[in-house]
Amino acid sequence: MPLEIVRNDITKMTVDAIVNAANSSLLGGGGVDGCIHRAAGKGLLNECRTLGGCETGDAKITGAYNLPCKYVIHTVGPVYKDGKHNEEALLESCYKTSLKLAKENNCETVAFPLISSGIYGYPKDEALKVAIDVISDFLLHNDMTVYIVIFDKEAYRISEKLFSDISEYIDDNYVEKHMDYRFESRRMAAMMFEEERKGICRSEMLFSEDLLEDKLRQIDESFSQMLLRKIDEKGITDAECYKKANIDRKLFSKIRSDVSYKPSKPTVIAFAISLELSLEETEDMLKKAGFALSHSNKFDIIIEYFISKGNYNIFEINEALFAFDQSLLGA
Ligand code: AR6
Repeated sequence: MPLEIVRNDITKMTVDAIVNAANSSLLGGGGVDGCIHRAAGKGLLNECRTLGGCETGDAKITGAYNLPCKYVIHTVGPVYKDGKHNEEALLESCYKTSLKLAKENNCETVAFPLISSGIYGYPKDEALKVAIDVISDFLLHNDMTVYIVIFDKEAYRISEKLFSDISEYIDDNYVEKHMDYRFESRRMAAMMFEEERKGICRSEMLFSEDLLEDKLRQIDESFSQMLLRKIDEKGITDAECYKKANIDRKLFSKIRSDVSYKPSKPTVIAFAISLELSLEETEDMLKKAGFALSHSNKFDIIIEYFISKGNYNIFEINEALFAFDQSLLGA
């Protein structure tokens, strides 16, 4: 998964580089900075002493000493005052310069804490949005696996409005309290069948022979054939599709070359999101892989919430899934 949100202590991450939310002296401090220096040992401080500090928004790289990663990238986030002191641009710059340094040092996996969101006071939901926006933009043009590491889940918040909208949607839909939309589509299908039986001619039922042949061919299609057909129909490139799906390029190649590839449910949904499929089309694609959406689990209801709102931003969906303790989309 190119961008993943995980709950962990960043010093335990076995990645190529971890990012430190440092201060401009680079000589250690509290929060994640303190944890990293303690876990890395004295060698890290000695190397940091040679760096001559670091400007806010900039980043510097060192070795990792006793940590399980290869490098530590030290970046200095802005102290949050009121949001009107260039805080956002400076925070964006932290992510951009850190990612640039990681790339220059051939890192394939990088883990970030939520920079500035602790002692420096940046509101956590806004700090998370900046992180996701900059990292997802970077991943459109670069192959890397980036983790956003959340330490204290209790303090993790998506925006209040989104959280309460989704909670309300879950309350309204959980365990078939209301009519299931699949029940509704079955009812519609039965109605149309009845009309057809009575000889009522509906224009959308007048399939030409070609169209009928197409439909019959699609019945035998595998998941990967269906996916490739949909990519063609949408007129997007493979890369646009797997990047918007938060799917790793190598995995996509595997799916492309293996006609009988069996994807997991989050992978299917990730593609449905990247192809901006309707709920009904999403159901069709899930069915191809042997899955379905249900109103008896939160994951499905959250997916349904985003699709019905026409919000196909996979990273926002993952933020919400993470907030509700669900598995994330992508692979
Ligand atoms: N792993 C992952 N995340 C962590 C960890 C950890 N071990 N520990 C804390 N966090 P902060 P800042 C989270 O205060 O706001 C230092 O003194 C924490 O929950 O570490 O950029 C520096 O020297 C929060 O969400 O960094 C600077 O003076 C996030 O990491 C100043 O603090 C960042 O919190 C920098 O403040």
